[in-house]
Amino acid sequence: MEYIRFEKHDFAAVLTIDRQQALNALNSQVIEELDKAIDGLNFDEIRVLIVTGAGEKAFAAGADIGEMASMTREEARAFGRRGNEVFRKLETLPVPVIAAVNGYALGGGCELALACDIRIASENAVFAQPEVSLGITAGFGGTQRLPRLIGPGKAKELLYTASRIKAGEALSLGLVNAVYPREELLSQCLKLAEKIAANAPIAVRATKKAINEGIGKEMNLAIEVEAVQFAGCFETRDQLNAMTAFIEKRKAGPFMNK
Ligand code: DAK
Repeated sequence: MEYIRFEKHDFAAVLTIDRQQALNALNSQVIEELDKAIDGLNFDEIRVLIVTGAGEKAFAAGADIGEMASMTREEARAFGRRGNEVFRKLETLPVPVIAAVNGYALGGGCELALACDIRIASENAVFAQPEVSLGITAGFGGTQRLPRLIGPGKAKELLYTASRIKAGEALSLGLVNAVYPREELLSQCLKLAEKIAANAPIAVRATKKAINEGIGKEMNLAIEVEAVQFAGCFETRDQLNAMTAFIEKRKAGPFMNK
């Protein structure tokens, strides 16, 4: 792959978008390579995925403006659909995904972070949905995921004004979960991944599924989504071992993903 790097750290994997000459802007090739890289992940080994950008300036400075500039409506529809398919794949991966936002997360870059489960930012991170300043709407889910995450009022303000916000404001809006100095970002994300990976993988995956599938549903139906995932954890070796350990006053784990 030309633009995606893969690294494995114990139970976590890191996918890095590396197109630094364009501040990791998402062109069609990056989107296709991201898709292939996701398809190549082995979830028997990986319990958490981290997505980040290469270099010190950008997570991803948006969809590639040079590529979009001359698109017809038909081409734009295909580009948007393809990006959305890949982002949705990321969002619905069986394991949690952490965005390590190491700089500019603009437009499609912000939307990539929004498709992840958790966003951790470096102090130099900058977020925006500047599409209306380029004569278009957000196209990789921004008008849908941003209001769901931070509420429609603030999301509309960001989407209508194209304003940039810094990491501290993103934190206060709930757009990111934590902010760290740039040099600590990846190690803090790996620490968080390790904490997640120390829990029963089947239960963590079921929790992600319950949240993702239940969140748009009416509460009576949403509770049913949880009930299915909850029941599915029983009779697994990890559930039996962990509950037996509690009863016998022992520490649970290590979990086997069985
Ligand atoms: N696309 C292409 N190239 C980009 C880029 C981008 N989004 N962002 C930066 N680059 C390139 C620059 O052109 C420059 O290339 P060279 O001139 O060196 O060849 C290189 O990266 C370094 O950038 P700068 O020289 O500009 O660096 P600065 O530090 O001065 O400025 C900046 C950094 C991030 C403030 C600035 O580069 C900037 O404003 N970039 C554009 C940010 C932006 O507006 N992003 C949002 C793009 S819109 C849809 C699907 C998707 C979308 C919408 C619709 N459907 C099909 C419906 C998504 C839209 C977007 O993401």
